[in-house]
Amino acid sequence: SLVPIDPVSGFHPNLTYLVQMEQKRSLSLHQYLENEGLVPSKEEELKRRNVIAKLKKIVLSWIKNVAWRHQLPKQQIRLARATILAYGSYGLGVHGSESDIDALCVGPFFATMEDFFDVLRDLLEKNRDISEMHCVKDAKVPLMRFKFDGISVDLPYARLQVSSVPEYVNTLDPFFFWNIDEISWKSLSGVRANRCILQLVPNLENFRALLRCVKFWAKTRGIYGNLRGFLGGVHLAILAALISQRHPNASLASSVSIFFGTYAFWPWPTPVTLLDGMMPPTVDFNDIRPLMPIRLPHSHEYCHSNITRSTFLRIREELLRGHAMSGDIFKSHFDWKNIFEPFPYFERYAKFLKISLSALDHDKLRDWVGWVKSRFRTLILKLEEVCSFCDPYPTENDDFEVGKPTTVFYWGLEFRRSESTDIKSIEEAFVKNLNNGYQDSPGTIKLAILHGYELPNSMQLNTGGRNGSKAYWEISNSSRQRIPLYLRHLPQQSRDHVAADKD
Ligand code: 3AT
Ligand code: MN
Ligand code: MN
Repeated sequence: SLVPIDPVSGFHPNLTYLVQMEQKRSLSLHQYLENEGLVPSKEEELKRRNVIAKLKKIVLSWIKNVAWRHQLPKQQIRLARATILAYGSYGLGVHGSESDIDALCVGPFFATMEDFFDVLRDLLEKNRDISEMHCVKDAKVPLMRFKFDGISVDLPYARLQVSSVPEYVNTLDPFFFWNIDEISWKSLSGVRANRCILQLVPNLENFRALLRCVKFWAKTRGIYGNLRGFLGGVHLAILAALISQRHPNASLASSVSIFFGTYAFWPWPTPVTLLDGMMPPTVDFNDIRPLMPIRLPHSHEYCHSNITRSTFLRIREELLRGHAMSGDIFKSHFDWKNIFEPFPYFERYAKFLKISLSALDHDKLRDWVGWVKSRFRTLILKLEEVCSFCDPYPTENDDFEVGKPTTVFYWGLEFRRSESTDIKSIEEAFVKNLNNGYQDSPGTIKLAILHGYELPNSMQLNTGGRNGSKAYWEISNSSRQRIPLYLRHLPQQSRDHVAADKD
């Protein structure tokens, strides 16, 4: 950058070299993602499309059945239609092999929530390709969750005030919002957000490639997942969409590097807002802003988030690390592999919180674990009262303790010397909070603090791809050395440097 720009051509003399290098890095990044098995194969795509088609058929026969049950006139039964709209990562076209299918069922006015959860559930359960059905009724967006041909499906319901829903209903058309109930409105929000993003992004292919990269990065670095207080798919989609809007023609390599640069130094809590032509509100109606506010496009709402003090710091550390590392893009030793290197939990933390949930019945345990996960935010907040840092590790382990099916979580913890590691009171408070709202918990939950060497011999981290998708750690006793916080955002090389300076 110290080389002067050529006054005649207006170009940097090294421009050709830089452009070539950038192309090379972009190509190797595409290659890297492909090798990781992040882009689903043709067969997998076909399977997904089939699932959607089959679901559409099922909800069509469901709606006829419901119309008949409600004793509607013959003519109306004949015209009645319901449909399925894909949203989430599948709707955006950035799903990986292991992503679920988020499918919104949209029905006419006479089909109630009960018709959905009772009649449709029965119909679905009769299908031999569907298994592991369970209902999540008391969530902000109530839904059925099941496996269809081995793929996880999330199926919420929205009811419109029409007597028949066209197959490709335009959910941005205000005609359909008329008199809509609260739950249906919320259930539609994912579909709406997706549509807006797709409309606002100038170059779809570039956007998709960037989003795939940052999702993979967030997974390998352990900061993907709304329930554990990190970034969810929508959050990352909006963050990536803004970069795409600002730099529609940037290569993949520079988009990734701009992504890190932009968000590593973002002046939080200034909200991230897509350029959607909306005026910023003069009054902030949300009196409590999330720590990382990300506004939903075409709305004044923030995307719901569970980010806490610890997870905020972790995310920012990772962004800084990404930024520091992608600054080396033009250097010869640069390798994408380093950016996507799995986060080394077992070297970073000396203490871990073990959360074990056990119950006699497998199915009940699965449902209950789902409920407990939806309450993790309250646990993280409680932990932050007693320790300085809490890092919820993404993987859950199936285990078998005292003869019962058990699900175990291990979270990294950091204590200051003065802090007590007694967590009995937290366990009590959390159990109380859990039972508040879940009738009849089917098992027991236990919290304990372990040292690194008490962990199982190997742990895995699912990074979402097919091939190199899983990172395994052999946990040895030699790697217990913790890296001090102030060094953390630096890449290994610079870290050695600073450490050497200190000595
Ligand atoms: P995966 O590929 O499935 O991991 P995804 O983006 O599809 O990524 P989810 O399946 O968890 O993620 O979520 C599906 C959609 O549900 C995405 C979004 O439209 C809606 N949604 C989920 N969490 C939130 C949230 N916190 N705020 C607003 N919408 C959300
Ligand atoms: Mn999804
Ligand atoms: Mn989902």
